[in-house]
Amino acid sequence: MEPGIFYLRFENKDTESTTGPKTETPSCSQDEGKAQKHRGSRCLVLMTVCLGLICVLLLVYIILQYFSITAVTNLFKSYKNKVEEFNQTINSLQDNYTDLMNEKNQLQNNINSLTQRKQELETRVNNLTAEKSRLLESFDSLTQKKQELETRVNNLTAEKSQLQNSFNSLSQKKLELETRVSNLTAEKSQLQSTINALNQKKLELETRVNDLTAEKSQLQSTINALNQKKLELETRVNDLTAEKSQLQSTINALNQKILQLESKVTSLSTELKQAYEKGYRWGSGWIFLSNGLNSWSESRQYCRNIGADLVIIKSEEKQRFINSIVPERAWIGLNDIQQEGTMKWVDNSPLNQGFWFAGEPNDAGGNEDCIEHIPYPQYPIQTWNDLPCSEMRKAICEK
Ligand code: MMA
Ligand code: CA
Repeated sequence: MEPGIFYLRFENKDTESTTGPKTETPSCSQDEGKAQKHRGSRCLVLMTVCLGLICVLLLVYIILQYFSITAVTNLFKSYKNKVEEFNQTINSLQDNYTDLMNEKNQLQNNINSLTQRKQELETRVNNLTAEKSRLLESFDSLTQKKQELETRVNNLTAEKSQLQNSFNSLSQKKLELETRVSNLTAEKSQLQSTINALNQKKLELETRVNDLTAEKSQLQSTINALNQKKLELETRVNDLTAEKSQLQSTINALNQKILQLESKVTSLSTELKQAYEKGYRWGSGWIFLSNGLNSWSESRQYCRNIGADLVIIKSEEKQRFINSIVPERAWIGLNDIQQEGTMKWVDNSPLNQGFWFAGEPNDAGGNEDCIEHIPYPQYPIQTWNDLPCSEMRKAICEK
């Protein structure tokens, strides 16, 4: 017995099977049957036999096939179980595949970041390489410097030994100086006291300087004012010098005038002497009449020039005496020049008692301000008349 060929195909969880036998059959044609009529029945018998044989074979085959199918069914069941196991395995593998893909993505990301990091590190390495070159150069120069410094250290070590010696001597010196400092400290205290006193003195002097500075400013102002005054005085001196020249000229002229006046005084003295000779005693004084004719003012000046003035009459006794000694018209010391109608004597005293002629004073023509004596034999007391001051009369002087 030979089993058929089985085909199995698996797609995911689906399962499909196909079975079928393969046999070979002998070929037979009707055209041959017609052509061989003589052998037809023989062939038919043969064919029946063959057909029966085939049926037998087919029956055998079906039986065999039944067992085979049973076996195949069992096998199929076992295969199906196997397939389910495979499917489970596939599912688990599928899950593993997903996990692995995720892990792969993570690894890919890690690779990318590592690549980035690698580039940065390469850049860093390049920079460090360049820095290393620089550091090597620096190292060389520092090595050179180090050698120089070693030499310097050696020199400094020697110098240090010398300095140590100096330090020792300086320590000795320091002790001496400390002693000296103690002494100087005491001296400094005394000096500090002196300085404090001097500072106090300095403050006083500064105050004094400030006062003197203020005084100096005032003096400077005074000097400026005095300079200004000096300039003014110099101008004034110049003016006065010029004025002095003019005054000198005036003095010369006045000296000339003095000479003339002295001459006049001499003549007036002569006149006074003559007046005295013909004057009259009145109490302790003199009353006399001038020779020449003058206005009231000129007549008064005549009297003053000889140390007298126009006569003042304040009593009837004196009025009668005047009338007895002056037989002609003459000025007396009375007028109302300052205010019309208000008579005043030459000593500025007011008129209290007048000895007026009848109808006088009449201020005839509105221009009669000076008073004259007019003697009338029949009127020995009332002799006064007001008259224009410019009229020419003798003067009755009293000294
Ligand atoms: C008259 C009389 C006076 C006047 C004189 C002026 C002589 O007297 O009128 O009052 O003053 O004239 O000469
Ligand atoms: Ca008159």
